[in-house]
Amino acid sequence: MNKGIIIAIVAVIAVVGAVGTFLNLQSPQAITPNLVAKEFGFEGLGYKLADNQFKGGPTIQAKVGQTVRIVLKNEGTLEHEFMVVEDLMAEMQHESVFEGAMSEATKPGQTSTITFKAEKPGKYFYGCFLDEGTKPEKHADKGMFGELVVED
Ligand SMILES: [Cu+2]
Repeated sequence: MNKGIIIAIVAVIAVVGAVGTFLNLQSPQAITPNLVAKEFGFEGLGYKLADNQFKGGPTIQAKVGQTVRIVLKNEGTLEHEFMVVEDLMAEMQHESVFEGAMSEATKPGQTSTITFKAEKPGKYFYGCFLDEGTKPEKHADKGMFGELVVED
């Protein structure tokens, strides 16, 4: 092998490495918050439902383009879900803001994993919009929701 070819190979490896590093810097690491669903709220990220309060959820922070992987464990006695919506009050059609940002109805003792990409900056809500045991109100109406903040 002559020197020219070796230099060309080294140059190609250097360029591929640099592009790979650049792309890596461009797409932030996935975040993987673990949440626990209970009546009526979510625990996780250091947030605990106060014994006498039983509502709420932690704020989930993500960056635009970041993959968010939620592991939701249901430690309650009713079925629960996790879904990201634009507006808590306007949640009618049972559709999530981001593709895949919705779990199955998760039975007590079971765990669901939800993976989605935070594609647009903004302030969103996540919550459980099931109504088992609370009809006609939804679990979110009982306080089972939190905020998802997607930063630019
Ligand atoms: Cu629920």
